[in-house]
Amino acid sequence: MRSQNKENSKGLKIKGKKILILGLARTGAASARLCCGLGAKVLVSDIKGEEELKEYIRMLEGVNVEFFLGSHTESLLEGVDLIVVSPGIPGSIPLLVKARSLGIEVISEIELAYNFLKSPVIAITGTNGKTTTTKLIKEILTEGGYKAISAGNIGNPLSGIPLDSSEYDYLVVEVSSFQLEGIINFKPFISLILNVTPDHLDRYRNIDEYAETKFRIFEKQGKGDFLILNYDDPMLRELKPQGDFSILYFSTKDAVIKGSYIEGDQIITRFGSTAKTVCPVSEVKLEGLHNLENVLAAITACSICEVTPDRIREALKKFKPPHHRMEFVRELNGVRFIDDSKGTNVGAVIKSLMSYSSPVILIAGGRDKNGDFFSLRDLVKSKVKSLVLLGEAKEKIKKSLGDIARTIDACSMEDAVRKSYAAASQGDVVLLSPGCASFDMFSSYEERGQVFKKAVMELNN
Ligand code: UMA
Repeated sequence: MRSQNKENSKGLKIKGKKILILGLARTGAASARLCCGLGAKVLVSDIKGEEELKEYIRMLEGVNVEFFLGSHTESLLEGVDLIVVSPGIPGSIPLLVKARSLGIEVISEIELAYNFLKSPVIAITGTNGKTTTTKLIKEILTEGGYKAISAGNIGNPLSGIPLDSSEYDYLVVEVSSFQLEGIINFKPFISLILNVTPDHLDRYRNIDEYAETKFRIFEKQGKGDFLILNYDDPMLRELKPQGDFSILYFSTKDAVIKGSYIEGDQIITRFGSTAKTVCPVSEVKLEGLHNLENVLAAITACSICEVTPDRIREALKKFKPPHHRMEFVRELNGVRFIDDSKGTNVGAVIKSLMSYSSPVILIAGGRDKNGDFFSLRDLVKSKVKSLVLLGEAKEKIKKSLGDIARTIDACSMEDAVRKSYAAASQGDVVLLSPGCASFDMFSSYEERGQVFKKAVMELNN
């Protein structure tokens, strides 16, 4: 194992402690490795068995951890000083409720890692657009001559970054509400909240509880730090954060006083006394209005880091959007196929639909996250020609929207793609934007997107 700096100035003590890591997937494996390297006695528990967790057990070969697999028993808590919980595990599970009643501290993995990192953190949250914005910021900073790395919810746990992270000028970290539930000291230099629309309502009581969790991103920020908010998002525009940090905005509609916006057909950034032109909007090659918001958010963050408009423009030209987020797949006989498999909540479907003026065949459904499909009615009425429905949420979506659009049942993604193409005419868009999680039929939204793309590529005339 790489030698690690075991000291931190932020207060979390790990050396010599007994630490329980809950969940053994990407996050659990990285946290266990980090805690062992820091001199802790480490226990790892997951409700899945050894066979299902092979890949992660292998990642911990040679690392001195004890595994408790198949269930989480209460006896695990004996003598435990700290629990590091994976984002996929809700705080309401009995073991965590018990742990808290015993006064055991429970933190998330980003909190664990943060305490030992040395470089400034730029943290990005929001219901949608986090990954694209994280990637954009990393690319722009790199083009600006900085050494930057992306990590976090993007798929690369923060705990996996070498502890002596001072070799990086910036750590660009995508953070989810799940990760923000367990923070204490986490204090980004710049934090961004891109948007807040209903999501994960199977974990939170209501949108307020979900939003409050997201707002924790700036809880510890202070003098010299920055918070960037989307001025076009009603909840964020109304938010009046209190603190010594500076607040900047981005907007596709209004000329904000500090931040980035559109004027005519130009992207402008105003940080300090003068406004600077970055590039024409037409140079942004990403699909959709929400991607323009992501671009403005990234420009605002990178302007704080003093990247010049010409470097930002160059980075935007080179940028390749991440997969499964409004990704263009193919055009066949005038029908365009778009993969938005990462559209796992209703808010994402709204943003995706708003991006099209042509009629849409929408493939939706999957595992419902208590989404409000009724809120799609106006958009579906004006844009959707047919709704092709998949998975567990099929009947719920039909109940919400079946009276205003033609619905077609599909039994698999391949079936959905074939039926969508059959329902489409020249000039239409076939959009996979499920508004649901993928776990009823696939292992992840990535797998769902891959299956969609493969089925699209296999269509013949
Ligand atoms: N588990 C238990 N006990 C339980 C429940 C689950 O042991 O009661 C176990 C499961 O059996 C499983 C492990 O916990 O083995 C799952 O942990 P996890 O879901 O946190 O999986 P990771 O691979 O560690 O992935 C997590 C994030 N997953 C979630 O937030 C659900 C990944 O975000 C993230 O990329 C990764 O950490 C690295 O930081 C994914 C995601 O869907 C992309 N995020 C949500 C989103 O973007 O909307 C928030």
